[in-house]
Amino acid sequence: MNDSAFQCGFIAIIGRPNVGKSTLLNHILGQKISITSRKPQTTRHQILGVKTTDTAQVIYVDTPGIHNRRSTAINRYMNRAANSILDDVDLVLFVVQAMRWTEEDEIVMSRLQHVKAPILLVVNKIDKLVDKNELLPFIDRLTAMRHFDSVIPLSALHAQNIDQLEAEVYERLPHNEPFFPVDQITDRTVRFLSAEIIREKLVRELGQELPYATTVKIERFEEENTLTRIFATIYVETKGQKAIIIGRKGARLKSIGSKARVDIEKMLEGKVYLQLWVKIREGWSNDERALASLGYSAE
Ligand SMILES: Nc1nc2c(ncn2[C@@H]2O[C@H](COP(=O)(O)OP(=O)(O)OP(=O)(O)O)[C@@H](O)[C@H]2O)c(=O)[nH]1
Ligand SMILES: [Mg+2]
Repeated sequence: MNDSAFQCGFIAIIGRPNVGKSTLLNHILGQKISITSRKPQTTRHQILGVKTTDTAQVIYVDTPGIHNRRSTAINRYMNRAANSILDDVDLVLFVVQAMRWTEEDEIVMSRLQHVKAPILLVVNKIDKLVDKNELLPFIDRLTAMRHFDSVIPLSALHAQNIDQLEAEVYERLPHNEPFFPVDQITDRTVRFLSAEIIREKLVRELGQELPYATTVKIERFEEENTLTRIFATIYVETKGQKAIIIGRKGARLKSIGSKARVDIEKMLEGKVYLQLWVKIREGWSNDERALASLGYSAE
């Protein structure tokens, strides 16, 4: 903290899988930088979303949902990515889903026990409420468990009450000079974001069929005037998984590729040529060395 008139701080967005953390970040930024889907455990890496105004810069940290699934290397990596930032931020947004408190929410709550930063409870998905009167007792139940600096019910998807949340964030932002250039909105490269967009299309296209152990690696990323050529490999663990992704006569892979290309073109504001391969790499999700080579380095 210093005597700067400008405000700048780090805000963690934390919660169990699927509560809407990444959706919230994208709507705050007004731009999609973090992928989202109906499937839990969509986000795998910490990702920064930077919002700069004339007087403040808010650096939001989207995190993988904290969960209690099988302890494979990838799952440990994801929980580590979510837990490790809690000590380093100025404010925590604890996101839950309205009317839905689970064992995994309890786990997240217990992780917050020793956090020194103020914690705002964000009750998301209020658009799904059938009876609005249910909300108050739900909130009372949570606030009886611990102290929250504020409680903000909202709908990330329908952009309801997000300005209220942002106002509460600005109120608690420390005085600091900006950390990032004013036109920067994330710490991730377009190469990384492109791989994430491809993974999003995979997750969305395959739903429950998607083998959880799927990852995307950009092999080549060549920018040439207005055309960007991207060559990417989708890694799976078995032959069967490979067949599922490719689909009949390659139809599925083609559909994934063309949806991803449209979104990448939007992001890069230019034409994209996208070539996808599917390869088998046995046991990558439980192998620390393979994880590192696929971009899951210790953070
Ligand atoms: N109805 C409704 N759905 C929402 C809302 N916010 C998010 N969702 C949906 O909830 C699902 C999960 O959203 P994500 O943003 O991917 O959730 P997440 O918390 O980032 O999930 P992980 O990355 O897996 O931890 C998606 O299908 C979203 O469209 C909301 O306010 N209302
Ligand atoms: Mg997410």
